[in-house]
Amino acid sequence: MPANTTNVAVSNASLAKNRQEIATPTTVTYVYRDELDNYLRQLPHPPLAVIQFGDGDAPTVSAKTSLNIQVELTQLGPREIVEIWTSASPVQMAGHEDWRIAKNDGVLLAALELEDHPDRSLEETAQRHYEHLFELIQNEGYPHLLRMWNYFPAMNEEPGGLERYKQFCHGRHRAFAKRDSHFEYTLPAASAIGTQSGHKFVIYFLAARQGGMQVENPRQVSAFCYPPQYGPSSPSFSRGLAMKWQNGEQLFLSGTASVVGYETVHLNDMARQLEETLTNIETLCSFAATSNMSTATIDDFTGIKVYIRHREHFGHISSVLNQRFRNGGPILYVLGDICRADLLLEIEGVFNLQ
Ligand code: 3EB
Repeated sequence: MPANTTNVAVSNASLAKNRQEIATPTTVTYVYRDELDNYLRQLPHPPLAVIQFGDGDAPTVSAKTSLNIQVELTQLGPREIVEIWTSASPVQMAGHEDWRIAKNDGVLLAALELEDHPDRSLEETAQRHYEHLFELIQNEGYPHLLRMWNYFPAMNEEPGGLERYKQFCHGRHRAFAKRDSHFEYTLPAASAIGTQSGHKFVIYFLAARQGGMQVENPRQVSAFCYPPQYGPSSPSFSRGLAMKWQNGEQLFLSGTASVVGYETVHLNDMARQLEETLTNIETLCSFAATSNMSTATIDDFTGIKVYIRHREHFGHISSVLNQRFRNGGPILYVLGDICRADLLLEIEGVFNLQ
């Protein structure tokens, strides 16, 4: 690990004891597109959201009962997969500014899909929409962010001299800092990925009535402590977010890559970046277990999503991961730009124990 850096590993024992009073309100499932209708028919309630990746037709779930979200990331697997956030109780729809909202007893899922304006600074766009989403979760009574996804084009381009990902981080950071001066200790898990085609700026997120526990990774400098070479404002996300519910628990794993300390390791070596990423995930799980925040192990993840920068790496990555995650259901592989130009892949997932 590079010297002179501070790693903030957050463990809040009092929060760990505070078990939630409601049963797990939502879980993620990856369903093959050709099985979607059958899957939806057997659900007790319409899902909070159905998310489609790629540029095909959006799935047809009624917009009156659920959110339809479309993300312009090309799928790499042989069979198209759809991401579903199920609901344990009836779903209600709402809206706020550009956000569309689906909520149940315990959680709120909201989405924003806008035209990206490459000529406009992402800093301002990110700040404005994050400020609106903070208003939204406060007004709706789900003030605790659990998990966020951010997708936009030209991630690693540098119009005006600053990389678009860094512009995004700058605006997001401003919005978080305005909301709470200690926001570094209540950060959600997140992913921020560049689409390689298309022109949409998409954010969706999960928030809850009650808060979870931020999990950091002892092998990695917390992203919110990255030094300024990675951008004028550090990235605002936690490595993972653990929730305890009445009869279960969840761990939302952030996009995880080949970063040790704060540096990218194994430049131009996809196979070793993949191994390092798996080690990071295993370490996060062990740390969460030791600090009593989660019982997740790497073998228990579902909703595993893998972002791959170069299509030609799909064969190797999928053969390793299909073996490694045998219990987790279908894995969603998409083409995407990782937020550092030297990162070749990133993996996220959800641990769900009921
Ligand atoms: C990293 O470890 C990889 O900016 O929201 C992973 C997950 C990464 C989320 C974000 C960035 C984000 O720094 C990059």
